[in-house]
This record gives sequence, structure tokens and C-alpha cells, in this order.
Amino acid sequence: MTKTALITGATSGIGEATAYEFAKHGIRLVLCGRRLERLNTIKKALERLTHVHILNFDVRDRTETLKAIESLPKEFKTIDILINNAGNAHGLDPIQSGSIDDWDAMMDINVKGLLYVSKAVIPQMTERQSGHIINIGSSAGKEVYPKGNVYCASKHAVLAITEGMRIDLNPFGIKVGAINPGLVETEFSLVRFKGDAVADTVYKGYKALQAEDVAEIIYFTISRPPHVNIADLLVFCTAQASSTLVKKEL
Ligand code: NDP
Ligand code: 8X3
Repeated sequence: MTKTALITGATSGIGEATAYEFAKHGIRLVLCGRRLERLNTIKKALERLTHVHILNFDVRDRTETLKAIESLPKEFKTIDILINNAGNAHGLDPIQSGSIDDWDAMMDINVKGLLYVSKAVIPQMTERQSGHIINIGSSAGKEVYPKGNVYCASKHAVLAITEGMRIDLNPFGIKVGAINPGLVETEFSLVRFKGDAVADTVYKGYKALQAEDVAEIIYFTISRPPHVNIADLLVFCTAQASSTLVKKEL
């Protein structure tokens, strides 16, 4: 039977590429994000390939998140695959001069937002005793780097939550795993540096991962046989060896 996937952060980068990848394989889509115009454009493009429903909400808003997922029409209500992808870094500052607003944004979106969405979807999975949850972590969830402090903490939390989910949902036969990319060329740095020109330099001098590379890995993960669960996967571009070691040619 055709599966339905709910993808958060589907308006750009990894989430958008995953929507395209899943659509190619006929997976029905519930696409989420705050930028409605983008959601409409992506829906229009993908409707040639699969059924698409869009949900326009901010994952920081607990009530709005639960209400949006509750509002799904009957044809899209059964979520087989949840991709918790919405997230970002805000700022790259040493802890002593970091902005509290940036810290709030990262914890509220990357950690609490992921929990709110999961809270709305998990009950139907436990009831059916099936489902697959993929949380998009980061190499920053495995290794803290200079000035990464709170972003790294938020992604370490994503990994801890992923492990917790896998343990608690194991009796229900629900698969849970994390995909942890290193540098991926998306709107990530534009957001982190608040549109500053420094964002343009982040992916220069080497070939960073592309959103499509990660999307293909996510599709591979969700298309394994029932007895196989990819629990934790770290992926770098070839030029990257660790969070702080990237071979650049400038
Ligand atoms: P993008 O900035 O391109 O995409 C981020 C997505 O998250 C957008 O679709 C955005 O949608 C959504 N989003 C952000 N804030 C909210 C919010 N408050 N409510 C709802 N949706 C929100 O970045 P990436 O594709 O790179 O990032 C996707 C995930 O991958 C993130 O969790 C990021 O931490 C992780 N990651 C990224 C890496 C990279 O180097 N790029 C490496 C490792 C992990 P909208 O603005 O429309 O709401
Ligand atoms: C995004 C990758 O290295 O900028 O999670 O933290 S990094």
C-alpha cells in the first residue's frame, strides 16, 4: 500500500529535496513549513507525481502544531513516515557573547518543535503498532565545535531524543533513527548568519553535500525491509573529516 510521509521544513534544503525524492517513488506527502507560497509552489510541482497536502505552521507554537496535524483530512491522516527535519542554527558566537534570542530560537525549533510534532504523530503509530520516525540531527550532535555551543547542544538533544524514542517505541515495532549530515549547501548558513555575506563563503572552495545527497540517504533509510532499521548515520562530504577539518582549495 502507498505510504504517507509528513516532512517538516519542506520549504527548502533537505526537507524540500526529500519531498521531491519521495514523490519520485510515489509516496504521499504532507509538507510543512511557515512559508506558504513555497509550500504551494512545491505542491503544484509534485502533484504530477503523488498526492500532496500542505500544512502551514510554526513548530515553535505548540497549539498551532497540534491543531495543524489534527486538521489533516482523512486521506492524509495516517502518517507512516515522519521526517523531523525543521531546524536551523541562529548565530555563531562564543558563549559569552551569544544572543539569548538565538539560543531560544534553536532550542524552541530544533528540540521543542521536534517534540511537539512527534507528540502529535506518535499516538497513531503506537495504536497501529507501525511507523518510522527519522530525526535530522547533525555532525554537530556528535561533536561540539568552537562557537557552536547552543546549536551543538540542540543537536546533541536531538540524538538523545532519538535514542529515547527508539527505546520507548521499540515494543510497538516503530522504527526510529537519526540521519546526521555534516556541511550541506542549503539556506542553513543564510539563516545562521541572518543574510550576512559571510554565508556565501561557507560552501566555497570545496564541494559540500547537496540537499539531494541527504534526501537519497533518507529515501534509502525508509525503503529498507521491515527488519532493518538504520539507527544512526553520519555523512560528510569527502572534503570534510570533522566539524573543524574541511579541505578547501581557495
Ligand atoms: P534550510 O534553512 O534550507 O531549511 C530549514 C527548514 O526548516 C525550512 O524548510 C524552514 O521552513 C524550516 N523551519 C525553520 N524554522 C521553522 C519553524 N519555526 N517552524 C517550521 N518550520 C521551520 O536548512 P537545511 O535544509 O540545511 O536544514 C534542515 C535540517 O538539517 C535542520 O534541522 C538542520 O539543523 C539540519 N542540518 C543541516 C545541515 C547543513 O549544513 N545545512 C547539516 C546538518 C544538519 P520555513 O522557513 O518555511 O518555516
Ligand atoms: C550543520 C552542520 O557543521 O554547520 O548542522 O554545524 S554545521
